[in-house]
Amino acid sequence: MSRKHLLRSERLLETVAECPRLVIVTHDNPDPDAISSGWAIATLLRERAGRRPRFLAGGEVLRAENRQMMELLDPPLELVDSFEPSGDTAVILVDCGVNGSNHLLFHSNADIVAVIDHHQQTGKCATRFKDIRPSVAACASIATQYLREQNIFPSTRLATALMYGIHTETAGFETSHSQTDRRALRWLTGFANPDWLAEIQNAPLPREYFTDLVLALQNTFLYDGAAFCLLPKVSGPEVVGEVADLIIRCKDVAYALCAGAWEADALVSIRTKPGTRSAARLAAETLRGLGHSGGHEHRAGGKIADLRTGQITESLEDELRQRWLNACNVERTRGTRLIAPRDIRQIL
Ligand SMILES: [Mn+2]
Repeated sequence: MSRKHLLRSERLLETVAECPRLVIVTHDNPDPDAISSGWAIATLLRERAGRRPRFLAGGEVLRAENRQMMELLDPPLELVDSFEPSGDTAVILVDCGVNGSNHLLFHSNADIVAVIDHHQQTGKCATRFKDIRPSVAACASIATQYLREQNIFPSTRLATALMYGIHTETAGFETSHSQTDRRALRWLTGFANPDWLAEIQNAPLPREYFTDLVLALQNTFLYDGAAFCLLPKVSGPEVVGEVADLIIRCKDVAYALCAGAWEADALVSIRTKPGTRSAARLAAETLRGLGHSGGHEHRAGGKIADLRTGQITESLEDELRQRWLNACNVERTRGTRLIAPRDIRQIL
């Protein structure tokens, strides 16, 4: 039988069969999709090839829900500061691409033998095995398909993680469920624990979270359909994205930008409603020459590194606001508050 007719999971197993040492790497600050996909691939390699690869990522897991997932489901993920693979180590990249700067192997000449991903790829990818499907909403759905192909029944913990991975990846209108995603969800339902899923989604939040939220809502201004929110300080870097997620749900908002100072950087998150504009493009236009940006159709982010004063000065705030309004084609320069202080005072 020609190699072409093998199932994807069989081709992956065949590709890595001769590699003396294997490591799975996913993107930095791994999200539920990254964590669950890498875990599923590790399970596949253990069950069908007797391998026990390490599963690594850089950065941290920050969102309360995702930390709850780590605690409750205990995935075999190791968070490390850096990783120098030895000469005989072959790497499987999951939920990120070879040319991405968001993983431990950026700028390394590691031997990447396989890539399993669903992001649009930038540049060439010449690995021996690649399964890159941007039309699939979650990498977890691709990894689930491998388990199904190999008749590996996932543990309750792994199945719950995969379901949560798919769930988070399709939140916020970013992508819609493809056939592969729907099939994966149906199959996983038979193994996952819905109570655990609920426990993850309702993770306890620290009080600082609510302080950040109140400040954010008070500092949000609307300029027609464009919302602008600036947070002089946040209790954690994840807050900026969470606030943007919340503001974009407002009926009157088509585009939302939230910026916040974290350590010496200004973090920026941008969201757009479906059928409007590309968040990635708005981020690029707003941050051009000021910092880096990247993202997707409806979710994007960026960073202005090393603020000289350690905070977002008034002039930087003005600059950001003006660039944002220009990018959104809004002519209005005076905003209205999302919540009028007068209304609050009347109630309290
Ligand atoms: Mn993903």
